[in-house]
Amino acid sequence: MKHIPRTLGGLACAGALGLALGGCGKQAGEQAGNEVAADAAQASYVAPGEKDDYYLFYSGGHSGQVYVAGIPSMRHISTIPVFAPYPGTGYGFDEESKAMLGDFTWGDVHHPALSQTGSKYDGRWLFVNDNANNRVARVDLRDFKTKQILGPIPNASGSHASSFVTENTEYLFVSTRFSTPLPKGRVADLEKYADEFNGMVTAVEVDPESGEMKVGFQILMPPFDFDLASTGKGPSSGYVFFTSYNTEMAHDTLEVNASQADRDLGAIINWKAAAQAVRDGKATEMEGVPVLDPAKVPGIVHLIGIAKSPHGMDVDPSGKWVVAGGKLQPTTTVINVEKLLGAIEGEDYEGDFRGIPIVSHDSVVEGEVPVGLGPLHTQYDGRGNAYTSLFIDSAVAKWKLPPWTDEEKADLSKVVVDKITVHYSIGHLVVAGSDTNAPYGKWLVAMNKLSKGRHISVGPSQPESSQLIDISGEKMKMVAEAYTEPEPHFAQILKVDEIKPIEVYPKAENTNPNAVWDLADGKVEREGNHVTAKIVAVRSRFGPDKVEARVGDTVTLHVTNIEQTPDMIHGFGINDHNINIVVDPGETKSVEFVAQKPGIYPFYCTNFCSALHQEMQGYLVIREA
Ligand code: CUK
Ligand code: CUA
Repeated sequence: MKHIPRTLGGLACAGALGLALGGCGKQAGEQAGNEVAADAAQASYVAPGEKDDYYLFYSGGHSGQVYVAGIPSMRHISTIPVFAPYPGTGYGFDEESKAMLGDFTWGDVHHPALSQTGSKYDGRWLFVNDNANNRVARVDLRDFKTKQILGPIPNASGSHASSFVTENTEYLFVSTRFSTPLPKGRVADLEKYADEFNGMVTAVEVDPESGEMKVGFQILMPPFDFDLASTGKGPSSGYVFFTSYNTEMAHDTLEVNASQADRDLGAIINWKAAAQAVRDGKATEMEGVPVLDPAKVPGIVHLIGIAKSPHGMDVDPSGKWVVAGGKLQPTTTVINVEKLLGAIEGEDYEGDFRGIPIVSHDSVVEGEVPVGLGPLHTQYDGRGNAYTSLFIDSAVAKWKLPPWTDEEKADLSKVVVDKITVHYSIGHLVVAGSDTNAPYGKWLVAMNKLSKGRHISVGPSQPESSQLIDISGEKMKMVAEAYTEPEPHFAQILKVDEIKPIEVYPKAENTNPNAVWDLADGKVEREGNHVTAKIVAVRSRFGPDKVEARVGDTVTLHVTNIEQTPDMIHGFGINDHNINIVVDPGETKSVEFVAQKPGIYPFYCTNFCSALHQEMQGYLVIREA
């Protein structure tokens, strides 16, 4: 990369003024470019030893994980394994995390959601969905670890529209993207899709103290392929908004058949009314879950026409505007919440779908903003601006939210104030704090889907890229580009000083009955054909460092890392056994297996911990039965 000291370059040109005009002009252009590059480099530069200002939590798509990067450096700083094993932290190898993963070793994470209190991030939890297996998970931000996986959620297929939290994290809303015959397991003719298939919206209840999730209730939905959602706040408090992309109810060649109608239908769900209806006994049980049928319980679901084949549906920080992006229409539909609630109240309908009222489009839509081609998702800076990702244009459009002047209303292209090209083909974008009522507003990250040729070549599987854009000024400024793990969808940005993660698990909190804290207490015991070892791990030994068993024995190992020093992690890997647990300071982890083959199998610490790390080893001795 070329690097010109900025002030010197400026002086050189000023001095040459009027002398070598042509040369100076060229130099000036080049120099301006260099200045932009230098500014950008400085804006994202985090010097060695310095730290970032924000966390970027981004979903890893079908890698099943969540990744953490720092902003503005965009450095990848952590992987939080959620739906797939991750040997780096031993996730999916010890008994507890194995049990959480259950039968699955992958997931498809699309939308992370930080927990909120009063429509602000409260720094407690991060929720994510698994579109592939209808699950949702909770990551604790105290230690950045996955604490619960809920699911597969009954009566659901493809939890794409999740996780979206309500303003005080009362519920996570989860909608199935795919409709199927219900109850699940029932087989119906695909030709009868429109009559036999259904979608489902699930309200997952979150315990306010522990964060423990459970399926609360469900709402039966038309088979429209409900895609994305966003929860209300302020005037839209108590509502959740969904888009759908298959109002045509096509069951094959969706590419063509689900793109016929001029408009698709979004859904507006009054979740407070729905929760009340469940309490009033208006739900019917299906697979143990109370299910509401909106055709029979009026006032819970309303539909509304929105731009063709919509994708995202995003509520602004004030809660007054809901914006739907129409993938196949170069506009976003801006819904006026006040008018919407008025129309619902006054039953200003333009029809219904099987008993679910369709709110009059023209009464509640404030306008359709011509943002550009392929609008997907919209984010907000809290200063009255919206930012929409344009997949086909491969750009971000910045535009002004209402209220609009009469002149603007007459030509809404006037409210589109800036555009910036991204490389290439952006999917999601995230503005720091956009889904709260007080966005931080400084940074926008564009997560690009097809980042063709943005990195040095590593073969046919081209690395993804994300770009950091400064949105603090009038014009958006491209600042940095970074590799992001596959495959990023949505993300959340949290200010670093809003959380204080722990550095060790305090000994006093370890209630594991199998923990041992003194080398003298480490032991191996046999009961019948069950061998149990309680092992201490401390720099730089395992105590005991010999475990004896016979072929056919069940062997249970409980390893406690008794360190209380930050970053003193010990691993425990056994040769030839596919066992690799990693124990953080103050933690106890367990693993169980059946001794299969006689032999002497070394075990060793996998995590470099001291100058004598290499010596931190022992033997598993398996004798003939
Ligand atoms: S989806 Cu990926 S670009 Cu799953 Cu949120 Cu829109
Ligand atoms: Cu303990 Cu390396």
